[in-house]
Amino acid sequence: MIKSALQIAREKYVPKIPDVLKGSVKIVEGQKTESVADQADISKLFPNTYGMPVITFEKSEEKENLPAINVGVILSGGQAPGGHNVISGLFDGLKKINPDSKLYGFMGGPGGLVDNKYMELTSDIIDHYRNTGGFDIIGSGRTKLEETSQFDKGLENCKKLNVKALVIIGGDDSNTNACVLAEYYAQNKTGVQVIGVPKTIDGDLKNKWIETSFGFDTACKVYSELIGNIQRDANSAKKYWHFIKLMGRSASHIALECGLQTQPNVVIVSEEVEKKGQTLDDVVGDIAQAVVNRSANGDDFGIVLIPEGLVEFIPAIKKLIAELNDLLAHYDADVNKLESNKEKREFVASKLSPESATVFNSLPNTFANQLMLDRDPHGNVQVSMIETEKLLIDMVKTHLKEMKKTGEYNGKFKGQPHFFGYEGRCAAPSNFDADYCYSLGQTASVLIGAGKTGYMSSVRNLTAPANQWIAGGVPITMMMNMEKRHGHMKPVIQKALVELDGAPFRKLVENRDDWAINTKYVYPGPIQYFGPTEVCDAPTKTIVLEKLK
Ligand code: FBP
Repeated sequence: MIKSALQIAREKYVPKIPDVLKGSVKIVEGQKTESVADQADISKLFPNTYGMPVITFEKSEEKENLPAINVGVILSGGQAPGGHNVISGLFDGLKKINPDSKLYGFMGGPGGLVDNKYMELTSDIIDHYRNTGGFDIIGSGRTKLEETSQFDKGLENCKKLNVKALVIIGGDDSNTNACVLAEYYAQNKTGVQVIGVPKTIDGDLKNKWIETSFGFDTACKVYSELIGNIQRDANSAKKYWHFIKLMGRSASHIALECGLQTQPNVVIVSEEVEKKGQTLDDVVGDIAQAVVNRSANGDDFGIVLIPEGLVEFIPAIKKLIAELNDLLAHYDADVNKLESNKEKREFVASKLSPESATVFNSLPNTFANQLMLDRDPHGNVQVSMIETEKLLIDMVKTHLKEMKKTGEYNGKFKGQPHFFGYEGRCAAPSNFDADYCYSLGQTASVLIGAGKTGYMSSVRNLTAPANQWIAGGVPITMMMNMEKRHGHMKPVIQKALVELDGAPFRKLVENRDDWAINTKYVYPGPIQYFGPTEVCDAPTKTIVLEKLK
């Protein structure tokens, strides 16, 4: 492995952890818990793992003397900075339990468990990946674990390796699967525990007990650096409007956090668009108005941040997508038989409701074709493939042409599209993510040592210095509700969307009129790994504002 100088220096970084994880740990159990909604359904579906108490750790004077245990780890879904540190924290934690414990990595995501593709993770391997970005130590994948045949195969493979616990590092969908697996293994008295770890740059796996998912901090800092650079370019050349789409499949947390870090002219928040019932034309009209206002001040340049999932929050398009999801699942073979996109569009339009067919037929060809692309294994539209940034530039241009005719606008508009997603997902984790992830991994090892299953590793109090962080476990069933997926009601972890009465969004609202017209750009610069703590260890603005409320 060829290593950069930074990587060599970062290997030596010792993550900061909560004091409680530094010695022997005692498990403290709280009250019985309930799911966030649909308690009757969820308790019936998870008779063995429902209602378990929240766990917090306390220091113990007793020396731990636990038997060696073999554990399997899986990285699931999209990459997020810090995954390697979860694994190294887990590894070190298991060795602390007993030096003869072993860690196996199932390769290429959950599919590795089913297909028995694994490698033993030893210290000489782990040491090369400490504090590095990426999931390449064992790879990731999006195979959905939901069939009992997959669970049984996974169990067979665990038995072969004498694996007694699985750690699934994933987002809301993967942790939902982890919970179903935990319940199945508990119900069948297999003796295999399952622990989840909250991962996703999208930041939408959070609640009272999970203050943030890992990777959000680093990804937002990388995107904010890039946005800041573009802002400086825009403010130097003064000739382009940059339309920057930011990852975050559904929730707009990334766009909001980057907006707060960089203070661009326009930040679209999908959740607000939905609440206001805006159409695509309304969104375009708002952006065009910002262009017109700045132009009147002589500023024919600006920055617009667009959340990746925007189109799914525009009510008419949301309805269209929901119909397309069902329709494409049902007529999969018929659609794939058709050769041209034109034929596919006509076929699909003929099966839609009249309202959705009207919306579908009014969309530009490229955009409509992108909406028909394959869904991911969880049934989600692959929004990273939909070029909303280009669509909006075209529509704003057309809108401005009309405004020129009426004399409302007399400026120059040149749009530059950007999409930031993959640039941030494998960045070297910030100190925050390096510390948080390592602590999450160690926490998972303690939960395993305590014989727990169906829990998510939880590290809280994250705006305090790391030694004061609170570690423990939260029953995954507690985060669940029932939602319609592929036409059926399913138990799933409730996604945390941007709260419109929450402090981060309110902060944007307080400032956005000023930022829209005036040039108040902030240039955050690159993540710093060495230096003063206020520069290197600061958490996101989102988490700081949320904790203040
Ligand atoms: P997870 O929810 O699995 O963490 O993935 C999030 C994400 O990065 C989204 O922001 C993005 O829409 C999606 O993954 C892209 O997926 P892929 O890597 O399959 O292109």
